[in-house]
Amino acid sequence: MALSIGIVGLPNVGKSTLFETLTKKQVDKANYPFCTIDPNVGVVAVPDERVDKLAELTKSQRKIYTTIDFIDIAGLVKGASQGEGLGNKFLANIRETDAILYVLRAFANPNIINTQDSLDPLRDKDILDTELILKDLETTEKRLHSLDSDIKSGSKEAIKEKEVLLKAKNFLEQGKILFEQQFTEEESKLLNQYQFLTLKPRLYLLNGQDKEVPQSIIKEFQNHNWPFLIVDLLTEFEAVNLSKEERQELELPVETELDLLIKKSYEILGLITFFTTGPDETRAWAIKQGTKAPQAGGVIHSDFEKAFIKAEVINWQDLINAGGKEYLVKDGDVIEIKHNA
Ligand SMILES: Nc1nc2c(ncn2[C@@H]2O[C@H](COP(=O)(O)OP(=O)(O)OP(=O)(O)O)[C@@H](O)[C@H]2O)c(=O)[nH]1
Ligand SMILES: [Mg+2]
Repeated sequence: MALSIGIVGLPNVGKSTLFETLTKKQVDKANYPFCTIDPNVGVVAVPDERVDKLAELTKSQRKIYTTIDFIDIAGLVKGASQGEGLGNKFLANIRETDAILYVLRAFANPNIINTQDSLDPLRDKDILDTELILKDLETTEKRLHSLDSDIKSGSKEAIKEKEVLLKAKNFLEQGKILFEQQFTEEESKLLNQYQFLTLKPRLYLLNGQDKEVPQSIIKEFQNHNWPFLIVDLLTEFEAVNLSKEERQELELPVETELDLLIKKSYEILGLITFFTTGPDETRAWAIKQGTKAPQAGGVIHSDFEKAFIKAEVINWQDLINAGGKEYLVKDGDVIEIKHNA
């Protein structure tokens, strides 16, 4: 169940630079038989030290991480919703993704052409938002129109749907992002059918050095609870093949910012991880938060869900502690000893 994130931004802000850096860290595609081989899709492993520790404990031959698909989308320009630039194709590409990553230019370098006449990540965010909002408005209008005949014939569902669509339309007309509005569970269910562009979870990347991002902008993101990262993409691009030691020598943060970006992306997709581990492999599996054990089993193999009896569960930390031979057995513990006798 690989979920995807679309990289969205104005032209020349560093989207492809990010994409290329991510895909240089690309996982071995052979391990993922169903992944699309598309030049614009990069399958990226989600770094997870728990996999490493479990693999060490059970002496696994293979380690398999969860993955996210990152999709490089052509630059958006004002008027895209009306078909400007690559317009509709561009918006169709975003529609297919599960979440959106905005890349906003924060680097000053005058040698790189800026399609806007000044450096202003908030204004750029507004331009992107506006195009997505306009497209969503079009979607609501089309659907409202086609609901008319069902409503005339008295369909209760159609009436409900119309109410929700009008609520959404009202927000959009005020220039609001649907993702940031309150909907009941029932309303969300109805809205989710339409793949609204502004209903997708989002993450913001300010492309530049920390010192290039004014405090006022950081405050604005914090005040709105917009999840953001400041990453100097060009530096990360140039440093992609460096070892930890080399990074230290150059006084770069040892943990690459991109690992953080990948982890954050995973979070906004609403994913959590469970593990299977043994001598063959240690593997991380992605599930949506709120998944029950049989369905989690079904991620591994559909038979596990159909023929589910029970799951024996231990938290990874407890397993590591137990494996560390330091574990004090507690009253009532159920113990399965892993051994290689
Ligand atoms: N100084 C500086 N230049 C950057 C940075 N990120 C990207 N660039 C440069 O900006 C130019 C455009 O970068 P791309 O990654 O191709 O931009 P893009 O957003 O994919 O552009 P389109 O696909 O045309 O929409 C390239 O020459 C990059 O080297 C950065 O962090 N700092
Ligand atoms: Mg590009």
